[in-house]
Amino acid sequence: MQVEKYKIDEENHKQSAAHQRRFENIAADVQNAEQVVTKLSAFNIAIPSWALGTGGTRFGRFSGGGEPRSLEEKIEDVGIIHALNKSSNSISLHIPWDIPDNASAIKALAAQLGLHFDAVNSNTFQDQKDQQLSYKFGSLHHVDKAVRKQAVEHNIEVIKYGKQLDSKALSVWLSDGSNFPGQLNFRQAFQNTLESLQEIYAALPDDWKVWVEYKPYEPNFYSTTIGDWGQSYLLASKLGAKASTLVDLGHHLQGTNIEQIVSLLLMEGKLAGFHFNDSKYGDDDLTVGSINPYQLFLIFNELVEGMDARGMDHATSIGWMIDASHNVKDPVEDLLQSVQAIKIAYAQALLVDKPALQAAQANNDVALAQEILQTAYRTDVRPLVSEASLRVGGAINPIEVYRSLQVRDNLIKERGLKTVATGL
Ligand code: LRH
Ligand code: MN
Repeated sequence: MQVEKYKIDEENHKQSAAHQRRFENIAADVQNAEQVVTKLSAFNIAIPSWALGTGGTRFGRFSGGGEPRSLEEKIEDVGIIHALNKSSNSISLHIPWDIPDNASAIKALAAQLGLHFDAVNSNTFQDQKDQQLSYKFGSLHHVDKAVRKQAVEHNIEVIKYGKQLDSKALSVWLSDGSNFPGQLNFRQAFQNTLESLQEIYAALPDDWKVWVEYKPYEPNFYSTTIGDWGQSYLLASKLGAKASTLVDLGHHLQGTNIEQIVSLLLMEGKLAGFHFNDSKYGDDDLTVGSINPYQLFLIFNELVEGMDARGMDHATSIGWMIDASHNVKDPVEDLLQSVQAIKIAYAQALLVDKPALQAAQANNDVALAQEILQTAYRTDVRPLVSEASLRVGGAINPIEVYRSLQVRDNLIKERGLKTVATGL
């Protein structure tokens, strides 16, 4: 199923007068409105292939129907999202969940929908049915060299698939860790992981990157070998210039100051990118900006400040990606909401009066510094996000158009209510 451009234009037409009024209002207030709209139009967020079906927990999974049954249908769904918001022009695949049978056909389908392939993800946190050795006690950190070798070969195979799809990055998340004190020699586990990653690093094409994702717990509940930004940064620094640290917002213990971590990784040139989501408790993988939108704004405030300090291009210099799973929402709507929340936080961060903030910081004028930040945060930038979408052929209000065009009902007619587990 595809969403035709003329249908989006029809819906935009119904909303254009109201939108024009709202846009002119904020453009009158915001002196850099045009620059903000231009940056927003260029800003795309990658969609994870594993978030197009209904997620679930160990307690149950409640599918909504019409979900993708193949890699082709996953790409079609990202095509629907991108047609509506013109801000999701790439898909991130997970191997072996998304092994392309015919890479050139898959690339052609994606290109036809204006899509390309972002980072490819390896998976040594599950045992595949035809696998020789188990990852029960880990993969790259495993005490048994043969298991580490198997995991290294898997990552090199993932790079092979990525090259066929013109991807430029390998994203590595390891569930490796321990459940009980005494189970693991932490130093040996770290050394094994480093040596294994060095073999993978050596197999990277010259223009590729490797992104090292950290996570404090789950599925291991005493230690995780790459458990926090320090451990990931240490590995990425020892590996070399092609390696950097991936920040999944849900992979932080309660009370962690994520925006401070982001500012330091950026300062060091070791920030790979993001897995955006939101959470109240653990790795809840909820809709971006649904629980703590102020934290998301503060993260983008550090990103804009840090990227401008290094002269980095906002849209292309690091990996922007969502990593969420949907237990009760329509997956496509959830992803449309997440992209919207990210673009709103980015727009608010672009409104921060940086010179005034720096002056307030220089004078330790704490209250004024907060006023400057919250003035930007409390600005309703949605008309800027809508204008940016409209100017590049998207919908003024993507979710409203998704509903008024009854996309899910059509997908259910096409694919049926029954769904196939496609990932987590
Ligand atoms: C681990 C994680 C990782 C993915 C997986 C789907 O929690 O965030 O990024 O491989 O989710
Ligand atoms: Mn993640």
